[in-house]
Amino acid sequence: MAPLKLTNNNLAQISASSQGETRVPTYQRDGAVKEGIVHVGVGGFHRAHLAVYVDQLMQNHGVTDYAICGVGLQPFDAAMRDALRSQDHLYTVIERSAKGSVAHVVGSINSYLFAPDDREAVIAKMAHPDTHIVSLTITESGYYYNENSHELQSEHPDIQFDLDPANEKTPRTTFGFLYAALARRHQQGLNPFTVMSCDNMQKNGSITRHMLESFARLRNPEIAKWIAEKGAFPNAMVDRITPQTSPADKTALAEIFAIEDSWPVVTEPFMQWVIEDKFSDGRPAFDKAGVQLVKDVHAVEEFEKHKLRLLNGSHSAIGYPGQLAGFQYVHEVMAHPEFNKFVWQMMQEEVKPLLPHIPGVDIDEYCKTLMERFSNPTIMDQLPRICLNASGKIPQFIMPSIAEAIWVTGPFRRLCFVAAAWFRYVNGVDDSGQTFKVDDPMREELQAKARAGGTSPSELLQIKNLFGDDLRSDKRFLQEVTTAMEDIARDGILKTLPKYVYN
Ligand code: CS2
Repeated sequence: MAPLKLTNNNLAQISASSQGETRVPTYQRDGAVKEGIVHVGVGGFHRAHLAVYVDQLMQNHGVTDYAICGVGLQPFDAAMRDALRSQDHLYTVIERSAKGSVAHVVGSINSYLFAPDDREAVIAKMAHPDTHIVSLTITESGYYYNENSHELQSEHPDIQFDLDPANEKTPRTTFGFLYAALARRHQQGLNPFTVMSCDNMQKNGSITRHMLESFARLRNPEIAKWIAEKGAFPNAMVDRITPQTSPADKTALAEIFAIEDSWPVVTEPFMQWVIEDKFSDGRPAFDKAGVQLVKDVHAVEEFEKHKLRLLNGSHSAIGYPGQLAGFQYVHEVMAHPEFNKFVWQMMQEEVKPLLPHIPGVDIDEYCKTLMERFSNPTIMDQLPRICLNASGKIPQFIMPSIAEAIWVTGPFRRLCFVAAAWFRYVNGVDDSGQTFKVDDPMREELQAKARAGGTSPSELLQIKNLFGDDLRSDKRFLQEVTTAMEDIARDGILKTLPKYVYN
């Protein structure tokens, strides 16, 4: 049968006529609910994660005051605005595993504001008394965080623009919007909303707090003091593998589920969210939807560390060497026996010994689950997605394990191989001589250093924003990386890999 366009009016018919397993929202939306969450950065991950948890609260637990108003700040967000507006802000989450696919229409995003259309509307929305939480998935670069000094990049032209009081009604950065809205709430005698970072960074909440307070101090110390005293910035570990949507995903949705959706999301069945239970203006009962609310900030940090070092670190181990070897998807790399062993042995022998024990978490089970998730052939997770913006990832996912292994003289050969593979990757040429796109804000600098260094890491390691002195000055590390870079340059990834695995 012909697919039905995803709209409020078609929901009942979509549910009745779909061939596959389809769930649709039956809760009230639009004017019947309050938008308690304003979310900045509506991409695939937000739509597969926070919006799904909120959808469950609305569908199964009668929550009506925490629907989401999505916000886009970047010019490219116009595409999301148009997609969502054309279908009453509904979209489909397609969960895929070996057991099959489930299509789940999500209705928790109730409206969408595109800041370049009307910046004042975004500030007013955040300042509205119904808003209790402003959540963020703005990627590392959205935080204007200097990795080296751990301070706000206050000299950045965007931050400078937003710090000018003349621009308070037309900010460009997330901090400009948050500040302007919080200043209004302060004036109106409201609580500050909770700023809830859902970005995949260690100490995401603490960094958000530090950046916003620094910004506010430069604008108005009184507001900064109020935010410091009354604000809440929970730290969180977020997890759900969410590939980029492909045209084939849209076609499959139309053919199997008879749904015409201009921008569905494909994801895995697994999802996890561990968040510090610290909110300044109330929160919904997130725990009813399976969120792990944790009182102790250290516990959250430990979950974050496990996830970033094991899941994202392994993704790096799959991504850079995998792309050099000519693979396209994560599951293809995992199906290669030597790569499969490499990932497992790196987790078990090099990363696991550095991680804290978390009560109630069986780390070996966690690693096994990761191997299964990475091997899921149905989600078609793209290596270029994993390799995107590596300069914001490797320093978080791989280098801290190396630095700690140096400290305790632990094993780190495989981690060094991954670093070496990235150093080779930045040149944008794979082992068979094919060129590929290196998508990284630091691409030019990385490529210049890689060219100057050849098969030595010394030039790249001079980039102070990315690498600490502990790495630059460690002979054992330099030796391992140099050997790996020479081997990869001479023999390619697949011939070098066996040196790093045992049977
Ligand atoms: C990936 C993550 O982009 C990446 O580097 O490792 O997007 C990963 O899929 C998510 O963190 C999973 O929660």
